[in-house]
Amino acid sequence: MKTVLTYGTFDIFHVGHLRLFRRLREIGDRLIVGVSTDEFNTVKGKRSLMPYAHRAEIVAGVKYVDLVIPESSWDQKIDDVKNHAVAVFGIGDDWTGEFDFLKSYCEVVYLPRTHNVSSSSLKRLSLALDQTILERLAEAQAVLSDLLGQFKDD
Ligand code: C2G
Repeated sequence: MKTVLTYGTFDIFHVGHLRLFRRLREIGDRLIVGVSTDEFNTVKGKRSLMPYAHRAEIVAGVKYVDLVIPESSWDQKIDDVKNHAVAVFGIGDDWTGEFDFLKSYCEVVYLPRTHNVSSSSLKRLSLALDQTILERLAEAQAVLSDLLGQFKDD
């Protein structure tokens, strides 16, 4: 049994996350995913829209994932590798080099990120769409009040 391990926040789950899981699962026979708790997100300087319970439930529902564990500290990786007999630690290449210390315990791989998608860009896109809608509503209101004004004058 070749176990692969990764960690992440996985807020607003998207194809970048899914493709990473698919490629990691192909490396071994079992994929364990450490999902960052809300408290650890604060340590990471991240605020996720979805609470930990929802993010963990979504990740657990992905067919490539065999087990979800909470990620609550930067320091748990070595214990997790040992406790779960992990053969390979994998993560996106935005982390290249950051986890080389794990090479004393398991293989470490950094996989290319999926381009043009990220949780933060999806959040920005959603805000932009809301802004566009707000602007259109304001325009519509101006047209309507103008029309109403005309009726009153008639
Ligand atoms: N990812 C990806 N392609 C994207 C976006 C993300 O391959 N377009 C990968 C990241 O490289 C990471 C994983 O998806 O391996 C999860 O990304 P995040 O949820 O942003 O997690 P991160 O903040 O990188 O947390 O201890 C490790 C940290 O918890 C990693």
